[in-house]
Amino acid sequence: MAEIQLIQGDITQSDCDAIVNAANAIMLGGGGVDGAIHRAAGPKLLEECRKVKAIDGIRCPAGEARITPAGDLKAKFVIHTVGPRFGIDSEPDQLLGSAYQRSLELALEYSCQSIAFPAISCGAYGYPLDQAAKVSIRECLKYSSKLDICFYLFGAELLEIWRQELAR
Ligand code: AR6
Repeated sequence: MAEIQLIQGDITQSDCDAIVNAANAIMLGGGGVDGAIHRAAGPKLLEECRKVKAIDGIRCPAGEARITPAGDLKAKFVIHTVGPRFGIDSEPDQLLGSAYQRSLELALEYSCQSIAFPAISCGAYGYPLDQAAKVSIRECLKYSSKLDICFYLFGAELLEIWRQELAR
């Protein structure tokens, strides 16, 4: 049985085929993990993001995902997804689940064998951590026989919350 791996650390160091970016809808960089990924990937990633079709400036609505090459990262691809802003977007669990699902589908479509996720929406977008862990693990378990999935969790608290959810 495939496993979901939990790692405490920086996702930019991952050598998975695809790393997932918790982006915003404009998809041209930002703070948090988005900023870290763009810094580590270099300007090529921003160039690739600019090529993604935008409608009224929106490249990726919440709950969807887009794929680009990964610039200078070890990964082959960056999958940019946008989680819900907790307390602002309606049906946040559904949107968060969809962000994971669309990312996993894209990874399979591009023949990736491994994918690394951060804790989408758990920083600037303010999602309750235990609720985010539940949604993310539930969606990832549906794909864990097809893909090696790992989470890069920033800090001991996040790691422990994901660990407990995975052990359920
Ligand atoms: N590796 C792994 N996780 C990280 C890293 C890293 N290098 N850096 C931060 N985290 P956030 P969101 C964790 O705010 O809530 C951006 O500005 C962080 O501790 O990055 O989805 C975008 O452009 C937290 O647990 O993403 C959007 O505007 C988790 O990654 C907005 O923030 C997600 O925090 C998206 O907000």
